[in-house]
Amino acid sequence: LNADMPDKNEVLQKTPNPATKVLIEKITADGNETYLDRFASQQPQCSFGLKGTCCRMCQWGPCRISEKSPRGICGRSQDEIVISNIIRALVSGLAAHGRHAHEIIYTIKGVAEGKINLKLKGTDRIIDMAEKLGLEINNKTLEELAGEIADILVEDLSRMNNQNIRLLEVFAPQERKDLWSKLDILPRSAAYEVMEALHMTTLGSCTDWKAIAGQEKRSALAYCYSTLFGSSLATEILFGVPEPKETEVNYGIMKEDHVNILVHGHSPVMIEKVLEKINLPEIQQLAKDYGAKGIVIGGLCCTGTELLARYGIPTVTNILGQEFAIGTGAVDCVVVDMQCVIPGMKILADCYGTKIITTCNSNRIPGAVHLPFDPEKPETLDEDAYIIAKTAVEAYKDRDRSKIKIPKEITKAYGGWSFESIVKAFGGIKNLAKLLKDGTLKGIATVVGCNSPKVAYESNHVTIVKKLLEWDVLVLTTGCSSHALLNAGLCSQEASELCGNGLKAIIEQYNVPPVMAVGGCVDNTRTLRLFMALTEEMGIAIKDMPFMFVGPEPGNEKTVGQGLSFLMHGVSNLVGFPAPIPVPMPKPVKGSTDGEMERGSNNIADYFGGNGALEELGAKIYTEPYPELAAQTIKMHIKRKRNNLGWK
Ligand code: MSK
Repeated sequence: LNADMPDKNEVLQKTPNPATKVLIEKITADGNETYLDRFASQQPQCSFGLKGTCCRMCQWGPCRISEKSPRGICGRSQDEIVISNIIRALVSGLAAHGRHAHEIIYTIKGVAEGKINLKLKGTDRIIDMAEKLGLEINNKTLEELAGEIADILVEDLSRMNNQNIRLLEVFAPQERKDLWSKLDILPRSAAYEVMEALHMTTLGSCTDWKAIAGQEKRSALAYCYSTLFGSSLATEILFGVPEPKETEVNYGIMKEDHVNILVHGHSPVMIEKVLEKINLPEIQQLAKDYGAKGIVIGGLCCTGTELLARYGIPTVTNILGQEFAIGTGAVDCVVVDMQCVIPGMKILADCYGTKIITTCNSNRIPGAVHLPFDPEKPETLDEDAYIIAKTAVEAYKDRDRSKIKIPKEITKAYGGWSFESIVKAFGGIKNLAKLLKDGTLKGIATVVGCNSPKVAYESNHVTIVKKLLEWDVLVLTTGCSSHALLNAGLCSQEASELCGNGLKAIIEQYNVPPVMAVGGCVDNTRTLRLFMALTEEMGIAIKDMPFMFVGPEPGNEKTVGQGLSFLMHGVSNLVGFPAPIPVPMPKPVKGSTDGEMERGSNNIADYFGGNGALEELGAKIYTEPYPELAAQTIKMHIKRKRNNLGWK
């Protein structure tokens, strides 16, 4: 694996966005480093770490599993160590989304109680959720209803007794609820399952890899229903359900003669207030007083996709592009909230004189201006947001004008797709089901997740999706993948020329792009809801439908839960390269003299990538690092599902 790792030259050749190439060359010429240089200096990476066979769950080790030493000091086997490492990554991701959900839900509570100066914009979602949760609606204000919903969402995050997550009860298909109940993997809450997963994997606890795999599945369901559904629906209650809108994206949206402010992270609460302050005439005038012609706001990572979805604010780039954005030398300030803010960004920000403002106590950065938002201490929210807006604009006067180079690329995009707006755009769920069944659309893939330094930046995302479009597979996307696809022009009707005849006809008739950007990482729930609605409409289980989850460039611990959330529902995964699981290598057949080989195996790989998960859940994980082959695998999977259904 190490020998295949891309170096900077390979990234320059293969990365799909011309703007990226310009910036990598510029930053290198400026004598500064990015993740590409640090990745090179980390090679070769530890083979035990890559395979997940290093155990650091106590202080006797670290222990490394090999043929020579097949057990750790305590006696743990490879299977126990590998599955424990994976579940620990999963619950770290669960904790991150849980903290995100916590901030949004407590903001709703604060607004409902009149303590936070924001308005609840998601009237439709409040009523919808109140009805789904069986709340008494009559004679209550929207604020009262929102407060009651928030209390239920908090309970779903924190419940300790043996009762089910309410959102799971409300949204999950009955077929799955019956299955999860039979498998005894129904979760209690995010907090309980994180606690139990860490408990089961600490020194001297569970040594049955199958029981830990069971907790993995339980935690994945808690991840899906308490933190993803919790965050996504709560954000819709707070800021409204997005509607599709046209916008422009890519590095070229920044302007040399404007104040350029980038917003970064995942939870869009503080930035909502900051935007309000930036729009004040006095802040706009301040920018002009410093000689700027105006103020540009650009989005990074999932705060970026949230703002694109709701306000059409242009996005710039994703987790591994954040350093490239700073390298333009044109960014005056980055306002960050939580998660996916890499330390390298601040290092580079210091090189280019970019001011960093942090707004979440979980995401402190030394040397940054820190003005945190805490929904339970909201007294200074307006004041702090004003200071942030003013500080960001003032940074323009200190910009080093000798180091600016903004790539010219600006790309059209049509984003802001919610579950409801997708259904509406296709003329109702019945009609979308018909298009799927008659073969106009061959399948639906959700292509999501981070970037990885282990592939040429963004190349897996874009290569795979271009192939899928050619084969009439509709793509839904979130998070960092969506930045790659937005910048590649695939989230626009103009990408029609890359599509097969079926998708082309759909773009023309329904005025939708072939790749629909459905929001931030937590909004994968919108895709899951679409899958569930289609299967309900057609009376077919999700596991039998031509759907697939695709994570071409997995990176963050949060992506483990994304893939497993879909797997638990019966949607197979295609991931871009192996998770930290030893790849079962073929072995010589014992006693054979003519070089005969037999299939290698290990329990964890066999379960998730083989018959174990397939028999139990109706889905499995495929791993394919080469994007053309990955696309073929997805095509074959979709074809197989269609054949089984008797669809052409
Ligand atoms: S931002 S979790 S790197 S998708 Fe949501 Fe991107 Fe992955 Fe963060």
